Amino acid sequence: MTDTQLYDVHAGAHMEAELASQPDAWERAVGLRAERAVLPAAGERIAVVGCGTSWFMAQSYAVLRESSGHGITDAYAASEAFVDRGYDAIVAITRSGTTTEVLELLAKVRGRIPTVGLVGDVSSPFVDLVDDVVPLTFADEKSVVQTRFATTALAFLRSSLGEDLTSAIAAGRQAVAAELDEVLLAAEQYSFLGSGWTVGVAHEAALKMREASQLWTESYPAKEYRHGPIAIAAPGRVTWMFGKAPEGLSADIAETGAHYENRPVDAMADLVRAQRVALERARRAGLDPDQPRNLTRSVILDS
Ligand code: F1P
Repeated sequence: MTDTQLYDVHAGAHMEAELASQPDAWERAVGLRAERAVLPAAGERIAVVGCGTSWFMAQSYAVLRESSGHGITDAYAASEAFVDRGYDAIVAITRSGTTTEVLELLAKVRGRIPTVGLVGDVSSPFVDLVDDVVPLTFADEKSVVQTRFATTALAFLRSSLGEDLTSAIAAGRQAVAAELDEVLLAAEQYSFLGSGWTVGVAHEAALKMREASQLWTESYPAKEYRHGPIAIAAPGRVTWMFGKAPEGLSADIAETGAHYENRPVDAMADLVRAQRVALERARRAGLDPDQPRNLTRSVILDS
């Protein structure tokens, strides 16, 4: 037995099963054609809101919706949202349906701005605060650390924009099964980068690693990385780019000695690998990502 095998492989059992089932859940989300009708129509000016992981999915959707010509789309953390900017509708994303900041925002706009909610738990108070609900109960999770709900919500939203996710689903299946490079598993620090819709994916990968394995991670829009954060890159550290990299980025990172990771696959599928690294790092550190330190399934604040 090697040192790396001396840990509890059952820790994070929920996270493991949930992250592995993502491609199947994405396929199911793509099939929810009738549910797409409740989303704001093309041309409507909308805000998308959420907290934590759900906020990062909102960011990805916002870029995809606006850049594919479906209308102005702003993403906000629910706690910092400027909703009184004449939006035609608000889309809210929450796995639990109990996150205080999301509920407070919806209560504030109720009756004034049409709202649509994507939710994992339809017994939550959230469903009474939105005008229309997209139930994603099949993607709800037991692990505190979210994987499947978030990417399934994004898969649903991407397919609503007319995207064909066939290759993303196939790449997701490969990412579930692929061997993980030891360079990724042994790194001291990780910086995740994205561009366009993959910026949200980069933020989510970094959050996942912090939540599950308490590691030092950072995340930036790729071209921002050279404006300071690249000072952190060094041998034994990883810079992981999701999607198409800006010109010259790999050469700049090579000079730092950091490991550069960039796969020519759909970023949602590549996120699965990052989730798997987070899980494995957690196990090696003796942590249980199903019950991470200082975290709960959702943040419920005292009023
Ligand atoms: C949002 C969220 C999670 C985070 C943590 C606290 O939950 O911020 O992303 O991992 O567990 O809650 P939700 O609104 O999507 O249920």
